[in-house]
Amino acid sequence: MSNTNTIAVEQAFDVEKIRNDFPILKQSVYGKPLVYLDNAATSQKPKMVIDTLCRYYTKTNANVHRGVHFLSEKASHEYEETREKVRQYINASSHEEIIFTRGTTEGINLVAQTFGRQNVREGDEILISTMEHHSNIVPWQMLCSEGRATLKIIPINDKGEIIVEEYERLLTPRTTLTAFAHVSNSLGTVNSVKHMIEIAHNKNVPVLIDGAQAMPHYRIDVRDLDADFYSFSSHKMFGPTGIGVLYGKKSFLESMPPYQGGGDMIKSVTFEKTLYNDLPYKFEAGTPNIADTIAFGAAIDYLGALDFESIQEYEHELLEYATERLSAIEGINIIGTAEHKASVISFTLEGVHPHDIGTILDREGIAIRTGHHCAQPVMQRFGVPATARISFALYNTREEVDALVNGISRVKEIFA
Ligand code: C6P
Repeated sequence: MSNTNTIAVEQAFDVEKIRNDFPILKQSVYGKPLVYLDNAATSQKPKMVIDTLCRYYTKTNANVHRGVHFLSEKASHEYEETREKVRQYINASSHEEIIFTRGTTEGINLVAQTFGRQNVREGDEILISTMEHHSNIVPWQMLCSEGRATLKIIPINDKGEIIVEEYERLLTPRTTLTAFAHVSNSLGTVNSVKHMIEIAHNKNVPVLIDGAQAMPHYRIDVRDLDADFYSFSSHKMFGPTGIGVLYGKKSFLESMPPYQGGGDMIKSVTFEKTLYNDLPYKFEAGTPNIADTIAFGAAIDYLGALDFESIQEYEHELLEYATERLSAIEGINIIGTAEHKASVISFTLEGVHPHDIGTILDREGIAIRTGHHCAQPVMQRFGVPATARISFALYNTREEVDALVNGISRVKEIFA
């Protein structure tokens, strides 16, 4: 991108204004300004989310769907308001399709343990890809081992892209479900999910999308994608931890058995028989994470007010800038060079273990993630035990990329 374009993008998208919304970014670590480049692990929270949490516990705290008193009604109203905000935000057709979970992981486990157990028979297949996070591998392995079904794996090429012809070939009449990431957390690859969903549907195979890494960067329209299930976490979208969403098409959710039993998921209980509640409550047993759900609503408000087109341009420009600067450093090898990438760069540095890179950068005030990123099969595919990973959010800047590059020079000096 030329300098003129870069300036135009930066003017349209006021990163300093955005940074002001995130109080944590103002602090220093080891006497250095914090450079937070671990957003794929969890993003930071804007003040309006933090304030909502504080306000909830100061003014509202009560259990939901249970009390007739003022506070309980208020809490229930705000809790359900978030469901409606999420519904609108992802363009689901009904609030019944929005199931609150603890996060992406729980959403995937829910589908594996309900839809999966109900539909997978001996000899059936579940199809996932090589680039999946453990959350989208292990629940299917558990299911397959119970029902003696087989887990099939879509290969990826050397750039870290799904080989779509192989995907198509691996979808067979035995495939009960296919599940893959929208955006890879370890490679940054953005999969062509709409196209892949269409291919699966042409073969009558339902699709679950792991949307954990896509939600902070894109405006997702589940109806446009035609996803059958789409699972994501609030904490990667500038909301609190411990709350997430499983979107599911009503036709699927209605026929699935409950996930857990307990309060709120029933209409009536006798020792002889229990009648389950309607959607979405059938899948929400027990007192939910009320405060974080309501604060997640504030995060949705925050995201909803942003201009995603300029965010995407800005983040893309930052990714290109960082890729260019990192590639110029001798000894750096970037893992994951897909045509379509989101804000993740995984790399190795010759002669230095990724953990050492992370530790030295930390002393410079720079937070990155090192290790296998809960995607060990990806590490095996690329023949590395671990990588260093930087991941951007909309509040990161070119100056922070420069600080990272200086930090890596420091790592090289120490290991020279
Ligand atoms: N990845 C990372 O540093 P939970 O933990 O349920 O909110 O999200 C799990 C998950 C599922 N799928 C993908 C693609 C993910 O990236 C993650 C979380 C973090 O990459 C923590 S391991």
